[in-house]
Amino acid sequence: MKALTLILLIFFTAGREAKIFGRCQLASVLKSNGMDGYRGIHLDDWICLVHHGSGFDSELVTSRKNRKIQFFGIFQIDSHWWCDRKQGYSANLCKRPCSAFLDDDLRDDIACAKKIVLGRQKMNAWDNWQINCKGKNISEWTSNCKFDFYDSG
Ligand SMILES: *[C@@H]1O[C@H](CO)[C@@H](O)[C@H](O)[C@H]1NC(C)=O
Ligand SMILES: [Ca+2]
Repeated sequence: MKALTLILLIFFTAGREAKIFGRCQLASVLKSNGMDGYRGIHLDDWICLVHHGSGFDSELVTSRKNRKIQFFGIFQIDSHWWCDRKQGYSANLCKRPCSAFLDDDLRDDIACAKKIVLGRQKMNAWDNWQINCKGKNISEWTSNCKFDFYDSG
């Protein structure tokens, strides 16, 4: 019986791809992928955005306008412009299915977020950043995080 429970536990754990990242855990992933200082955007801005946008939940999908536009994953990437949700119009500028932004492999999410801030609006592309982070004192978001990689950053 115990063995069966263990096997089931392993099965369910392995099957779960999405996860809720820790604040400093995510900061470390973003930093090691070159997000800190990218286009002059500080790591605190990214963490503030993700906190208010998705609550660090890589599986989160939200929607607006009668579900015509949906927002995917940790960065809440907009299906109208950036990814294909296989339903209705998308410019699909990141050339990814939106479902790719719901797993715990953030490399493609990060590549897409970098592409988004290359635009004229930079971080203003996200309402959540404009409302909650822009011009605010956000220095506390990563100040107590310890980074294992790229510490010299
Ligand atoms: C931002 O907040 C931190 C801690 O609350 C404080 O130490 C710092 O001086 C503040 N910075 C500004 C520019 O107000
Ligand atoms: Ca992904």
